[in-house]
Amino acid sequence: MKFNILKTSINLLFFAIALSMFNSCKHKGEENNVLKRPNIIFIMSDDHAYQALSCYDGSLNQTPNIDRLAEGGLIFTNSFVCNSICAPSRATLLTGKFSHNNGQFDNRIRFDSSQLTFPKLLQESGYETAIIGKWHLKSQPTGFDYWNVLPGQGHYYNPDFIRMGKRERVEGYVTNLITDFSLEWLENRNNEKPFCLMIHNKAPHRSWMPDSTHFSLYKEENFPLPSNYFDNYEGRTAAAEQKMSVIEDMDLVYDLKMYDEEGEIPSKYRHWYLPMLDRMNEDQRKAWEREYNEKTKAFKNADLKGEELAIWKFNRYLADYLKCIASVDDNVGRILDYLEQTGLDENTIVVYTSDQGFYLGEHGWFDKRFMYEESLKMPLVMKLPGKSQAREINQLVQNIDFAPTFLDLAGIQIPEEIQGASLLPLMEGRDSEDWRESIYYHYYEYPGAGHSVKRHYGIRTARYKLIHFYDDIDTWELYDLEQDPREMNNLISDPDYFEISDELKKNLNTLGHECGDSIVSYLH
Ligand code: SGN
Ligand code: CA
Repeated sequence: MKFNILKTSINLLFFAIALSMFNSCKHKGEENNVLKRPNIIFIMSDDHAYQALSCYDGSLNQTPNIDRLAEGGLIFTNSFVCNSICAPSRATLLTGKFSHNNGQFDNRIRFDSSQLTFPKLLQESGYETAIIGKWHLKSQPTGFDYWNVLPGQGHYYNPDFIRMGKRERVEGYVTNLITDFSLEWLENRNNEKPFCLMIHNKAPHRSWMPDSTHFSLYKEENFPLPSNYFDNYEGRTAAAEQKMSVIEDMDLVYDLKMYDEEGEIPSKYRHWYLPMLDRMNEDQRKAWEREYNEKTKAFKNADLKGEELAIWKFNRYLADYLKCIASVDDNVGRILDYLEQTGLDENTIVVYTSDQGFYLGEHGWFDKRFMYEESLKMPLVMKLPGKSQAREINQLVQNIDFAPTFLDLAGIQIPEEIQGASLLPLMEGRDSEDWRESIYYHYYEYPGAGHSVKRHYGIRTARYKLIHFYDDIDTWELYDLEQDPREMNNLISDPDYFEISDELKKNLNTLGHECGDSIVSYLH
């Protein structure tokens, strides 16, 4: 991974002083707290891979606006999700707990919104709170003074929103609308209170429908193909049995937009495609058809097969995925411009992340779920209030840490039941010797849901990863990330690594017990 924008000469001291100055204010008394506690803007996209952020890796695309956050703040290189799937990630964000403790094991469950969440505590302590965009937790949002969310996964074009319980269809492109509503809320909020605004994009979730303003971006045959795109999954049974292969499972019509009226292009999900277009107004549909009809004609004429078709699919997939991200980036820019113009940037922390990572052709895949690096890692960048220099944070952090961090920033005592740790010491560049040395992971959405990723749990340290796949399978995998960052070589049967795997198994068991995951002792 490259960190293009990071300088090596870093002024740690400057950070420590700046942050401790604003933190010192929050301990002086209630009145001061309310005035001085920072505003929080938390921007989370859906399925945004760190590989598609130029502050992490500029080989695929440029994200100049999200990079502004990293340039003026912090970039986390080891930020991980506890369960790489949407609703569980969102429940963990709100509660600061692992899935087995907040009950949100998978996307199918309805979130128990009577639970303790950080927005509720912020609200109680005088913050004005709002959430705008994707919600995906089925139950009504609680703990928010204002909410305006997409039902379910939401639509890219002319989406419905549920605003404070009232559903209405709004004309426009979803990423722009979420930002329009966010700016509107910022304009009209209660100026007397600090605020926490959560802006949750739908993009770049499947089926990757770009806004027409970005149609002309990217040459579609030029993306660097991951070296393991044609992975044979040797030694990795669960990986061999998934259904998230770009080559096998990505639909030519629904995913890749090669719709032909004659119906000659093979597609399982053709019937899902037209309803997405039916939402468009005349202009949107004309622009869409102009763009994709040409491509479809060219695709049919080329009559690609085998490896050529596989590579074409990869490029087609990435082009639309990255165009959706271009909209996200533009809209992050709108928020940052607004904060600068109004002076709010002086007392606002802006966080950018994704609900999980995503595969952009690595192992031949799209989607997430697995504990392998691309879907385990969440991008995480933060701009601190005021001006500061860029800094990289390499400690292992997880999405259980968001809730305690925001409470800590607001000067609220972190309840015992929260399982994560405040990131504030890392953010301030303070001594963090006793920071966690491993993270715990558990994925449950099997059987039943698409993509067929087996249940598994595991441990990751700075160097190693141990995974146990279970349920209708019982296999272990061990990776030495230093030697094999792409996780192609399962070392579980390698005698040179027996000692390491034994130790990791013990630590995994301890971690599972400590965080209260009873299934772990049952399975060992
Ligand atoms: C949808 C997608 C899947 C995706 C899940 C979960 N299919 O079902 O590809 O894995 O969402 O995604 S789609 O055809 O409906 O797009 S998540 O990010 O919400 O967890
Ligand atoms: Ca997601």
